[in-house]
Amino acid sequence: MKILIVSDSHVNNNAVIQAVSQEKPDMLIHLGDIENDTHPIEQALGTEKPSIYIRGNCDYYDPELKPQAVFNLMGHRFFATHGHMYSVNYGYDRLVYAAREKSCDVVLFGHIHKPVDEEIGGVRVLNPGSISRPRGGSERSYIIMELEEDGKLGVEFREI
Ligand SMILES: [Mn+2]
Repeated sequence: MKILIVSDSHVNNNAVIQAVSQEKPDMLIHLGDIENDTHPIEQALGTEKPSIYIRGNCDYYDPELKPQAVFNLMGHRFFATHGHMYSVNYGYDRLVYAAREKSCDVVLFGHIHKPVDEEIGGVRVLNPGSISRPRGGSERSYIIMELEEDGKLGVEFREI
């Protein structure tokens, strides 16, 4: 299963749609700060494919966005959150603690606009970076996650 994970597109739906068209994923996870209508993205992805849109600190209007999400896929338990509620600019302790409280072994977050891939206290901590406004010398990036039946989890950062 191929999952496209993006974050912090900040109005720029075209960047997300470009990644969707490039990668043709089976599922899309957007970790927030969309600031735009998600329907054109859903159309590009294919409405039959699963997608999760998380609410960021800049997303005021869309009531369909989830504050956060916990879900199971191929033997892994995921916690997806924008991250601004967990002081992620000052470290990932609170984020990892929240993930462990929810029995998750993978946490996906955005907000800092920089790619992250770390293993902390048994939790895989992942941030795709921003697909439209990178910070800290990073590029406009996203994650392609390949999940296998046996639980193998591949993570690759790509740039658009
Ligand atoms: Mn943001």
